[in-house]
Order: sequence, then C-alpha cells, then structure tokens
Amino acid sequence: MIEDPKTAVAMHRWMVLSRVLDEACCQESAHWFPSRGEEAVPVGTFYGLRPDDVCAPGYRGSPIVFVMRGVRLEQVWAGALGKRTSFGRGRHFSFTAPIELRVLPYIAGDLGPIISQATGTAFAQKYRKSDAVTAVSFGDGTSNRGDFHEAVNLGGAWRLPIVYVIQNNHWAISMPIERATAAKRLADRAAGYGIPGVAVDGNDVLAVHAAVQEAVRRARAGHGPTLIEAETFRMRGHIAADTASYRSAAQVEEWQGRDPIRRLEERLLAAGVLSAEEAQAVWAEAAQEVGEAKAAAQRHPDILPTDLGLDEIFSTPLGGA
Ligand SMILES: Cc1ncc(C[n+]2csc(CCOP(=O)(O)OP(=O)(O)O)c2C)c(N)n1
Repeated sequence: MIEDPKTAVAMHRWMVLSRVLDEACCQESAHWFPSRGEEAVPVGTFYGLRPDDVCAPGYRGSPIVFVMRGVRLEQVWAGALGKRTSFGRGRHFSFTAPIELRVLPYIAGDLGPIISQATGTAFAQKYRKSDAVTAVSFGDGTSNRGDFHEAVNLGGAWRLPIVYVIQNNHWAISMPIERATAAKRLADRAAGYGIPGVAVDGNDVLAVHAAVQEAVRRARAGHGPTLIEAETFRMRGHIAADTASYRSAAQVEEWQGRDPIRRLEERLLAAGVLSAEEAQAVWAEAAQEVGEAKAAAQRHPDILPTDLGLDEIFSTPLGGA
C-alpha cells in the first residue's frame, strides 16, 4: 500500500531526474561525484520542506536538491561544464544557489563545517521565533569529524529545530565505515547528545521521507533535533574516474539488487499508481530535459583567465596599479 501516491510519484520523478543528470555529468567530467544508488536520501530528505525551511544537502547527489528548490537544470549544467555563467563563475561544479532558495552552498570542499553552519541557521530560526526548520545531510565519513559532534551536541542542548541526516553509503573515498569507527550503528550516537536516533533503509525513499517528516514535525513543535542514519551504498567510485578497485564486486552486486529507483518503481506498479508506460515516459522525459539543458548550457561563455577573480583574493600588489 502506498499511503500518499502523489508524493511517491513526485519523488520517483526527482530520483529518475537525479540519476539521468548524474550519469550525464559523470560522462562529461571525470571529477564528478557520482550519486548512483543514493538518490533516495537527498530526495526523501529534502522533498516536501517549506520554502522558508533551510536545506543543507551533502555534496553527493546534491544537484537534484538545488533543482527541487528551483534552480534550472541549465544552471546545474553551467556548473558541471565550468561556464562563467554558473553560480560559482566556472570555478567549481557550483553546488550552490541564490540565497533566497535557502539551500546552503557546499562549495568550499572542507567537509564538516556545513553541519555547524546548518546548526547556526536552526539557531536563527529559533531565535526569530519562526517555526521553520533546517535539514542537513552529510556522509558517514564526515560524521567522524569533530564538527559533527560539536554541532549535534549544541543542537541537542539548545533544542534547535534541525534534522541531521547521515547518508551512510559505507565508503569515504577508499575507507570503509567499519574501519573508521567501532560504532555499529551511527544512529546510536544520538543517545550521547540526548536526542532521538533513527536508523532507516536509505534505499527506500518512502521510509526516508517518513522518518524525516516525523523529525521535521518534532522540530517544528519545538522538541529539538533528531539524528537519522539512512543506510545506502555508493554504487560507483568516489569520483567518476575512480574504478573503486579497493572493494569487492560481490558487495556492489549485492547492493545493485536494492536499487532505490527500481524498488520504488516496482511498488508503484504493484499498487497500480503508475503503469509501465508512465514509468518509461518519466525516464524518457528526464533524458530529454537533461539533454536540452546541457545543449543550452554548452552555448554559455567559457571562463576566461580574467575571470579568475584574483582581485577578489589578493590585494593590489605593492607598486601595482
Ligand atoms: C575536512 C576534509 N577532509 C578530507 C577531505 C577529502 N575528502 C573529500 S570527499 C571525502 C570522503 C567523504 O566521505 P563521506 O563523508 O562518507 O561522503 P561520501 O564521499 O561517501 O559521499 C574526503 C575524505 C575533505 N574534502 N575535507
């Protein structure tokens, strides 16, 4: 049974679009961070938040969150192609957006501070007495950094309206999570901060969405943060060029059988919410949209040496103009 077919169909579309966009970007850039197999976490987490809520998605799979919040696909492509029209002016993939969309940028590359920054936006929401909330996601590797512990502790102590989501894809580049911590379940860490910890199947978008929405309701009602661990798997290498030879084919194959999009599609078909033709049309439309957006972005101007913005980094040299 699918409780809310409209939401399920919408999240299916976003996951398909995320997959198609991601595969296309991997083909374009050897340094793209692939998110195949992890779509249920960003989509399930950030779908359905209010425009005045703050979204702080982890970098892997985050482009779809920007698109869900209103960034045009063409603009995502401008970032992927290094165009000077992109939000990062061609210097980065531009996992960022105009501030009015309330998506925190993930552009610095330093993993961890976003957890503290999101805790800061949650503090502002509480301080201003609004009932808006913040949702932040980050990887299992990032959850071992000091920023995580400091921020979640403070969020708990001040009962801030925030949902912390660990996108546990088992790997941090070539480091498996079992070697990075002795904790068996990352959600158990919540007990150390006096907040609820929830472990959820991160390849089941309906389960992720339900867990996050429950946590959002708690946060809006003034009951403070929740820590959610969504267990998923990084199906490809750390970057598109990484063949991930450090792990077994058997592990990858096992997770292949739990593909989040295929699983949702099977449920939608079984429940009669979507027909096979409609499901196929979703894939075809996504391919067309992604292709058209790419073609449009390719016509954008390239970055020039004069666009490097050195003037924004260095002061005028002594004796210079
Ligand atoms: C503070 C910091 N340390 C190390 C890195 C290098 N680095 C980039 S991605 C990455 C792996 C992060 O793993 P995780 O948080 O699990 O996210 P995932 O890549 O699995 O999505 C590392 C170590 C970094 N960017 N910032």
